Amino acid sequence: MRTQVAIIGAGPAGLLLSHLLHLQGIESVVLETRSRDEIESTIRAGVLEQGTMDILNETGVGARMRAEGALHHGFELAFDGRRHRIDLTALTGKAITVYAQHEVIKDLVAARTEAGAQMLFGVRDVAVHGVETDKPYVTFTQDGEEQRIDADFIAGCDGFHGVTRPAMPQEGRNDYQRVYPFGWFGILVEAPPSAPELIYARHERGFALVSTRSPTVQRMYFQCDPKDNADNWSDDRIWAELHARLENRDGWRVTEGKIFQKNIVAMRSFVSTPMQSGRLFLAGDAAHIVPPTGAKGMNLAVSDVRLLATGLDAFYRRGSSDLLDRYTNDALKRIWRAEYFSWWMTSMLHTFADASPFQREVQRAELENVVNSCALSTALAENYVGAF
Ligand code: RFL
Ligand code: PHB
Repeated sequence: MRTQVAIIGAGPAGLLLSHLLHLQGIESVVLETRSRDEIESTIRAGVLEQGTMDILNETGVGARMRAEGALHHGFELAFDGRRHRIDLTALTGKAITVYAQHEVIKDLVAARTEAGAQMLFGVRDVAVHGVETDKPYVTFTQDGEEQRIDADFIAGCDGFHGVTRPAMPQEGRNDYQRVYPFGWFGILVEAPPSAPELIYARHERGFALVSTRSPTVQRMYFQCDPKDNADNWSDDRIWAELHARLENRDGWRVTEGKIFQKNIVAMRSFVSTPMQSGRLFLAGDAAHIVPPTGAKGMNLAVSDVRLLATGLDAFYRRGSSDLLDRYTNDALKRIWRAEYFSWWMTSMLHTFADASPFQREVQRAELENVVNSCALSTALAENYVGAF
């Protein structure tokens, strides 16, 4: 088999890249280890920045997001029993949409299928070869048979646990990492929304987040021990914890409902550079991870592939590799800003077991500053919507 760009991984990065390349007249094949059903049902991100909404709309895959996603013009920061609204639109002129990542995946898979794309699901033993030559190729097995795809380029869009980052030459690699001493316990609940906008709460017992998925399904998270087991938490215990962390002086309470999914995710910040070697380019979680507090991961995957698609377009249309050569440098500017913001939100809102009484007071003072200073609220809002 031969194609122009072999894309490894059918997450938001891989599927959007394939879609963008198709619109530019560039052929690709997408290889994915999981089944189509699995990628279309795995629960992950929920918040799409303005730039992500724009690119989905501009490239014809935004109709369901516009119809079923919820446009939010603000969110709340809750601490010390009070809730404070950050008015995203008043502060930045922009908004966010709450629309589940697996719905974006469904929309992209549908568009690629309609365009007759080659997407191979359930592949095994994916390996990349010859990336330092201009004839790279990928080998894999499907239904027990070994296969090979020859390509001009390989895009590593296979997430944090994929095979492409480890295949990068080790010499000259720089990995930056911070692992947080807590995780997020996430639940999906059958209930109406508890509040019209997302609530990020800091409490002595730990962080909590009230998000949404639809008028009938809600998404909530609370800070937990990353080594804990979701089975240790009965529904009653989960609600008691959420009520305790979200308690406030105006008597507002989170609305309970039937919990139909529970899981624990670890939290880390991670950047691996360079994001390219020869004909292999990494995009999205394959190259970097942010803790979910800033809601940036999928949005970064989208901005990476936007750059990569532009670079590949310049290569095929004008024979120029300038943009491809600059890909790592250009992508890292945005990535480090998102790393900073996600770290900041995480540090400001979570409880650190080893924090001294001094550090705890300073953390509260920081939140007070953010909600009372127009400059700091604006900085928070600009970062959250991805204003620059
Ligand atoms: P993905 O989504 O991990 O997709 C990688 C795909 O590659 C496949 N794969 C392979 N395929 C072929 N061969 C191999 N050897 C392979 N190895 C792996 C995998 O099966 C998978 O299908 O990476 P991508 O495309 O870079 O997208 C990144 C996003 O998924 C991620 O950053 C976000 O989910 C992060 N995130 C959030 N991002 C936001 O922008 N807004 C949010 O509100 C938000 N909330 C979240 C989040 C992530 C969370 N978790 C679960 C960590 C909330 C949570 C709880
Ligand atoms: C979600 O709805 O899954 C979500 C929302 C905001 C975040 C992270 C996750 O910061």
